[in-house]
Amino acid sequence: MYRKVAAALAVGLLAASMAACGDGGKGTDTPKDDGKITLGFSQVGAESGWRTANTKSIQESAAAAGYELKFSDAQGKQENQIKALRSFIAQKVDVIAFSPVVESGWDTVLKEAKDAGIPVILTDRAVDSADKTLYKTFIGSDFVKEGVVSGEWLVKQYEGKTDPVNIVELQGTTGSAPANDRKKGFADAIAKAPNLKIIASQSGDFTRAGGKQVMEAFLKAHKDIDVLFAHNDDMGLGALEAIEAAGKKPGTDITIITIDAVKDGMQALADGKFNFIAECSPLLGPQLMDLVKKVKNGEAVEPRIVTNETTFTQEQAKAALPDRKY
Ligand code: GYE
Repeated sequence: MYRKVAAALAVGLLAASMAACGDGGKGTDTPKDDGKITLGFSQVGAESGWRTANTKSIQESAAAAGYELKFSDAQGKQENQIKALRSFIAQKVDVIAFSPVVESGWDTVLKEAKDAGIPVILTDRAVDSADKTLYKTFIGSDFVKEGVVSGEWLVKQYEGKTDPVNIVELQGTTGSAPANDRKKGFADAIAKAPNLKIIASQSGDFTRAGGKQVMEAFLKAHKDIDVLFAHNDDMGLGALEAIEAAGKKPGTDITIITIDAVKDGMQALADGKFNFIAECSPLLGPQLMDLVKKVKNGEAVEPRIVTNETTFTQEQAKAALPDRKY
């Protein structure tokens, strides 16, 4: 018994003395890596007001945290993101974060990062990889919920009515997590009111130009559109132009629901041209930088971090607009 304790003590002492010379035996206490944290970030692109605010948040928070940020804009293309991730791996950055353009097709490059010992953080959008060990955490909004609250608001507007309500939907980028999830959440919520029907649904790629173009086509094909559900403000703003050009009054002749709540969207809501916005916060930078430090230091982090957000009616948008930062 005594011998066992003595042996354990000896091992403990040895470990303690080795820890004190953690720089490889030079006998000083200076950590061997005194450099800045290098973060490689691959952004989707610059398709929307949301994205611009998100990029600004990430760049400002990285600077405030004193990190070296290697920022790469994928211009909406998955192949560019894969190239950027490979380049971050080759440069041996400390941590990689990215906002995946689409959900599928990431396993190979994520495995390469893992094999290189570089932790990955998913920011804003998810991937559909079955192997959850390919990334440390996913920080971003609950897109399904955004679709659900949008649909629930609409169901309430038509409560007690049974006349058919014709809805057109402008989807986000095909294959992206927010497009898939918002579509699903909205469809599930309106299923409770069988008179609410989606009569047309197409991608406007999250851009104003896309929203305008697709809405023009919708208006040509359907005379009786009651509601537009746009997966983001920008497509809704583009659609406004098409609706006004067709001689209709947005917000009155056609009820408009969007997602994001960026300044231009909130202005349209306050002006009575939109009717409801489900908020999606782009200000992910500060929380992301905390997570970067933690995963770099090998600390455990929650696998899913959901952003806090709210919804806005026209009255609420009027009240919130003066303080809206983005
Ligand atoms: O809603 C849209 C942007 O991924 C949450 O992407 C983001 C979405 C956002 O282009 O405006």
